[in-house]
Amino acid sequence: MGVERTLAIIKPDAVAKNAVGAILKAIQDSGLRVIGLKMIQLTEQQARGFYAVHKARPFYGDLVRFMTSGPVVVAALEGEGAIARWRDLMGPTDATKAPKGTIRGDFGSDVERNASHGSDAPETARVELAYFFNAAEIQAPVEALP
Ligand code: 3AN
Repeated sequence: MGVERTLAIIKPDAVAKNAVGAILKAIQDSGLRVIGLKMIQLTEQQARGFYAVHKARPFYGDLVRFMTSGPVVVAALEGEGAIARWRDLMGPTDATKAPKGTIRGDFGSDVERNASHGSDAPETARVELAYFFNAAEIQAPVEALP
């Protein structure tokens, strides 16, 4: 599997709950590294583009409204098997089914207001990271520097 990069989004519900620090701490305590980080307010166009794969789904409009309802924090994560590890740490999409101790179990409310997003595969991770970060905004880990 090797070292991977993945995109994490702390969604507007978790930002509004003042849970940004707790979620970043959980990420770092799990051993994943934060190599890029910013708080942004998504435009409607950005949210529509990000969730374009879901545009035919009945929840698409609500999802875009929710994701633009307040600021989000986008983070680039790196680590061995980072994609699966971040998804395991988040728990299932439906926060009502997510165990305590997972991000969605602790900070989410339901299938839409589920506190966080994570890329689901290497190719989506590449596309999603590039959606929010340019190369200069992603830091090399200190031990990788010359
Ligand atoms: P995940 O983010 O866990 O990969 P996806 O890709 O199935 O889940 O869904 C993308 C986002 O769409 C979810 N994070 C969730 O906020 C929203 N979503 C998925 N299914 C529903 C649903 N049935 N009703 C409302 N929102 C949904």
